[in-house]
Amino acid sequence: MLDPSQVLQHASFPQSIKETAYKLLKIEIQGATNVAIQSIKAVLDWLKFSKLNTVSDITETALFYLEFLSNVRPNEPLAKNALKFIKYHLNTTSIQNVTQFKQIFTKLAKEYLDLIQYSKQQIIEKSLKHLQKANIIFTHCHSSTTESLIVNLNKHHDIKVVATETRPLYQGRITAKNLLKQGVDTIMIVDSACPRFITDDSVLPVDVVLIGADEITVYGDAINKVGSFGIALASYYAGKPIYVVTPSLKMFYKTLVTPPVIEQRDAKEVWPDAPKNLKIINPAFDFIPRTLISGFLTEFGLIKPDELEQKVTAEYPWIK
Ligand code: RUB
Repeated sequence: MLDPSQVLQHASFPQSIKETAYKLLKIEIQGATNVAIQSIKAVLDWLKFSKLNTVSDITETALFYLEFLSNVRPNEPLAKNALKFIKYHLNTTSIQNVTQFKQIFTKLAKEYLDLIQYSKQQIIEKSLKHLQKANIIFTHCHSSTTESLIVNLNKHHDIKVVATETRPLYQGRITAKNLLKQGVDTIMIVDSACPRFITDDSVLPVDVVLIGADEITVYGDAINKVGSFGIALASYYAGKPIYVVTPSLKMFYKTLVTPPVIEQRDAKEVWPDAPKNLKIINPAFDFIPRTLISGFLTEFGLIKPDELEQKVTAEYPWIK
């Protein structure tokens, strides 16, 4: 993992790229969707004023910066897939000069940004029917996709949402504040109360668990904020549905069965002035195996884990 201060000091990097990398590392830009959008925008900001004067130089550099930003956090394929999308379409286009490259790259980047927004809209439209009987909803961390779905569900019928704190950086507070602002009845619990809350109906009988995703695998597994695995185990134990609310654009396409590498974060996030010699392990995400997932609420509707690869690669051939 890069150190944020090193990124800022990297002399050869343009300001928009450095600043974005720094904000990604500090989680000032948070959540897979925002990570992808801001990474793409930073490259577009640089491209607009770039003085590189050959097609090969500007192509190589634009792709390098996008690749760099999409790898600042390892589990962010929504950003990595922007690179795949742009490369796939650039390969079939003949580019004569730098001005034309700038136009085509910008057009492709904007098409991908539109695809993200369109997917979010489709997720809302296609998911509401699966949640008609859901009154008490449990969610974790801050997923902008899940939050939009919840806000829209609240317009159709009264719901209550149980949101978690999400240690160590408390992104659950973003969810709670946003939901309250949108008039959603919201209750907060600490992370360690999750399993009890999901399995024991005596306080609030949770109907459904909705979580976001940073990454989804071709096998139908998900990677999401640390704590999600325990939440999924509790849902499975309680026989309650757990849906991963995500655009299929977050699929990281690889067919080799290797365990995904999970982002490890700074120990100081857990305990800034911890005793010297205390070892702290601070994984950002959890791997949630497909066997625990009831389904993915995507832009193509509800998809079961074992249908995911076929559906997504048919719709997005460039994702491979
Ligand atoms: C955020 C997180 C979110 C997903 C999906 O983790 O795990 O559930 O990124 O978010 P972090 P979205 O705060 O470490 O980025 O639906 O907005 O893409």
